[in-house]
Amino acid sequence: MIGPDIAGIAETLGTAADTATATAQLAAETGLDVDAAYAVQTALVQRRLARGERLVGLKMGLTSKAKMAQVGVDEVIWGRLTDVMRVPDGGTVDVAEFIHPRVEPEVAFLLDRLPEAGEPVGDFTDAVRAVAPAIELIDSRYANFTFALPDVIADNTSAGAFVIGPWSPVPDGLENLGVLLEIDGRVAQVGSTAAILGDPRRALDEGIRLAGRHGVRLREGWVFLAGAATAAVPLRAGAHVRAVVEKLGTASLRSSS
Ligand code: OOG
Ligand code: MG
Repeated sequence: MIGPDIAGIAETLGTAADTATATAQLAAETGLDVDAAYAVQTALVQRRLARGERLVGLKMGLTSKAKMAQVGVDEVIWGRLTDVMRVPDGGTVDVAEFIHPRVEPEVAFLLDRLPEAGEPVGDFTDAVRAVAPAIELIDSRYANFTFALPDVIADNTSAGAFVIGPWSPVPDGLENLGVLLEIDGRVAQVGSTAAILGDPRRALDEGIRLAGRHGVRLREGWVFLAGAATAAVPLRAGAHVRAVVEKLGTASLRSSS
């Protein structure tokens, strides 16, 4: 049997992102399963690397119930981050470059030495050099931000852009820090880091395990986004967004156009 057209699907999703034009869901129609979907993601990110982008990290998706409920998919997923997706803290994104961008508050890790494939993380402070509040801008390439599990995996887990706030040394506990997402000074979402798999440190174990299944090893110096603590909020032009994480501080961005 001929399998799904991995390169063709990656091209469709890449063009949708490049032109900020939504595309139809394709997993059901093309018979894409989870493994084939990660192969599409690899090809999609390879397309970025071929034009000079650099891989700078990994992101987790759907590590909180709030996110799973919002998109109707209940599996933890992972995607890749490139240097071009990174926006400086306090920087500006142009909403016209995206289809239907949403923002969500996250916790980021700066990775240090990581265990060999298959080994548990052991001491978190050996594996992680610093932590920071972060904002992820997600932008599904599918019409109406609607997708099934293989669709969203193929689409690099809706990765669009991200902002990392100031790095701090790893605090004693990370499992129950208050999280706020503010838009134009108004609270849009409230949550806790406990929403992220009970403890965002667990997201790192999951990332190592799940990416390892597809031969991807996390690297020293990479950024790791543990997944949103709350549902995501639509990003409109001319907005000022802040994610505040207790003990860690604030990450912010503005939107133009
Ligand atoms: C999928 C990406 C989910 C997160 O933090 O849970 C994600 C989506 O919601 O489109 O990045
Ligand atoms: Mg996210």
